[in-house]
Amino acid sequence: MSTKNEQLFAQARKHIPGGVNSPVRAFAGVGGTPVFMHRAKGSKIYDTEDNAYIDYIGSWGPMILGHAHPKVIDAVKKAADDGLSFGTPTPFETTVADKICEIVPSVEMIRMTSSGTEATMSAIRLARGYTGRDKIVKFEGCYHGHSDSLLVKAGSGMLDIGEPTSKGVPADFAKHTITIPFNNPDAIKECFEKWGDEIACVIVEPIAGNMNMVIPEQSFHDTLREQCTAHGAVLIFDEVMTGFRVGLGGAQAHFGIQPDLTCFGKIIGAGLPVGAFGGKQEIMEYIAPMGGVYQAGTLSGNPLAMRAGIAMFEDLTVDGFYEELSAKVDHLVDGIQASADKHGINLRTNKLGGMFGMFFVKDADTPTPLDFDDVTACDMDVFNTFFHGMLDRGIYLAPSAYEAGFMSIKHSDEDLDASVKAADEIFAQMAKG
Ligand code: KE4
Repeated sequence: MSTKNEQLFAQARKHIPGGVNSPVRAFAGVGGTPVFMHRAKGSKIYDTEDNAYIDYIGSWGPMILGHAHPKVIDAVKKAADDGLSFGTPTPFETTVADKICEIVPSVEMIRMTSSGTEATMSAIRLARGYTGRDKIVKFEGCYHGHSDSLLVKAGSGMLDIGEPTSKGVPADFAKHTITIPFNNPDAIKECFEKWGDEIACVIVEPIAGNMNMVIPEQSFHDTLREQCTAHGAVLIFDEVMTGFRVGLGGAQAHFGIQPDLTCFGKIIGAGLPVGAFGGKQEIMEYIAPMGGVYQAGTLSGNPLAMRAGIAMFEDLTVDGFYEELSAKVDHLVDGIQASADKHGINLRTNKLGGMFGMFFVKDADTPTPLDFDDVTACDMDVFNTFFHGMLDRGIYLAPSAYEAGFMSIKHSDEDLDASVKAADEIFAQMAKG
């Protein structure tokens, strides 16, 4: 007899491609049937039979304050009472723009969008318009949303033209995107030696979160900044995931790097549809209506999203917030790592601020992954066993070995201890073989 989720999934697949509105939700990477959720509160998310799960996805990052935070919900309710969308300027957009520019020094001006994809797509068009160049550089394993220029993998001959990773992206389009290895300073130098003054921009996840969590070396970022400056290329930090997640100032504060443009999303809307791109005023002034780079959006700066973001920033900027958040990550990740070590499970972990990654490497002497090839060499079967074991025990992790984990300030010691205990049970079973 099919389960409730199987019934819901079958119904969803009738009129929604794959039964989901975003592919990762379909559990394709881990197998099994996705769990349909219908409400969430604090650290917990509840399926349609009201089974509770301790949630480490948090809508892929936005729910840093926990689900349904009273202050955010109240702000959204008040905003809704005042009307849902005006298509006019509102003071709320200005407040959010002012707040982000105050917190992130490299951002002098910022434009709101309705998704991270729009933010990165717009930033790339802006870099091309500002430099008059066509080529862009991205990194293997980094994801920046689904705009055509960015659905491109390294073509044959790493440094030559890119090849589409998706049907529907014209080869003529993909050829302008160069994809090189992440966390590899030499690859950056070689790329600029070959294409230097043809490169409009380099876009990078400054800490990768779409090949699980991979933290690059400082030299990677130093080389990137130096080469972009030397060749007049725009350095774009895609902080859609890391912005206000790994720390209040994001990954750029952690590495002490000033990008020329930064893309945001997820957290700044507190769970409502928001993205943004911003940076040097000299570049941002190329954006319409000031300059010739067109960019627009009916719901950009939506009042509900802006007023949710304003409420959310009030809590994020309280002294000690990120120390408390990262202490929760330490509690969870250090506990799971200790359990893996105890049972002889080859687990490697990364963590910074409210974000973490877990990798099941194949050998005891294999180090923590440093790039996409290292991640693809991990044992995905062990990950899938771990994922389902945790799900069966009421712990909801990302349904893919290529995704990171996200903590909220509402995760309690009880949640964290229960999560470590669940992992320990699974590792004990794995160790028995
Ligand atoms: P959205 O268009 O999904 O709002 O943002 C795209 C995006 C851009 N840049 C980075 C660094 C991102 O991580 C994302 C989206 N992240 C995925 C999680 N891996 C969203 C989840 C999904 O696609 O359903």
